[in-house]
Amino acid sequence: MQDLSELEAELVAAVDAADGPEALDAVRVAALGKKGRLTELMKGLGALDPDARRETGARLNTLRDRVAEALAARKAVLDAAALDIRLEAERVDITLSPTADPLSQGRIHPVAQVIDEVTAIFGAMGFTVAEGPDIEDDFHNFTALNFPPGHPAREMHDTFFLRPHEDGTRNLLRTHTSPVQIRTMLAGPPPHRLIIPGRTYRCDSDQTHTPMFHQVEGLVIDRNIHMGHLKGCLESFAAAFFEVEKVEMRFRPSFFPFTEPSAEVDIRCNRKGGEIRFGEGDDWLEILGSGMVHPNVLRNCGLDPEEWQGFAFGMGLDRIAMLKYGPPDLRAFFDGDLRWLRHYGFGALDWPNLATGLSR
Ligand code: 2NM
Repeated sequence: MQDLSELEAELVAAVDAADGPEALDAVRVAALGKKGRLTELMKGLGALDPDARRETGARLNTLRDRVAEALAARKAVLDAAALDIRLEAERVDITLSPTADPLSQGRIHPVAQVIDEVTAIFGAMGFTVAEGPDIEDDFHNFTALNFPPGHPAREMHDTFFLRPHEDGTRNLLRTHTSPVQIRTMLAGPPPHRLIIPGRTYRCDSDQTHTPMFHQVEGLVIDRNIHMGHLKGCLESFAAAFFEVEKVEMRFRPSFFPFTEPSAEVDIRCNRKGGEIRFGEGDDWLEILGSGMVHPNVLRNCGLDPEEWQGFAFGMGLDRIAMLKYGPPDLRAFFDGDLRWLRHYGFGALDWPNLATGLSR
């Protein structure tokens, strides 16, 4: 039989020479595996006489334990080295500032930005935000708003109608957000102070009209409300929105079925030099429609016009986004062109607020 101390030196040397987990495993199998050299020697014990068997068996057991020990020690060394390599490769510099992440690359659409700005301004005046369905019925979109059946005022809105029901009635895509005001007044008692930003639809498409567009409307219902409240509220809004000290406003008499009196509102501006400046100049720019809520509308919502009055206003968000931020073609708003969005969009983390400035 081979000298066992020689064999031990040979096996331990092989273990220490193994330079990776696979090499180490090969050494283990060659020594202790089913056909390993130590295993074969153990199998040979049966052929020895009892005394020799006892003595050689004990020496082989010791040898097997030493080889196992050497394997475990070598495995610990190799594992530690592999961990070091991995830690080095996966190193993260936590002192770097977070930059090129998706949140800083994404852009907020100018219409969404303007909705956030309008919400911040009216929010500071105590308005809440309400929402309602895009698909409406005739009652909420027209009848309750004092558009009598068959009245030509219904033709003012080129309405998208849905397929008629069995009973002949048909739903429609809301032509303004006013049905949400009706739903709010029907749902609970005054006072009300809310704005409703949202999508609206009219069958109209050219350079300045898209079939889907965005509006924000506002409604205040309380006791003793008059046009002075309307004027003060809208003046505060316009100065805050256009980020100037003061804007001069002009109220032109107008007509809406749901308000009486009604007024279209212009703000003073200067168009010299190819750009518009607000709060100065000799030009006027229409920005919204408004008026005192018609007594019929109040009655349609179960309110007594002798007790409750209110004012309302409506504004095209796409239009004021164009005015404030300058994209010249309305249709590009809805093209989904990423280059356009990168140019005209806003940072996702620059939430508009009155403290740091709306558009910064
Ligand atoms: C406008 C202009 C003027 C308006 C009126 C109402 C309601 F529900 F109270 F009658 N909601 N919105 C209104 C008034 C809307 O948009 C140009």
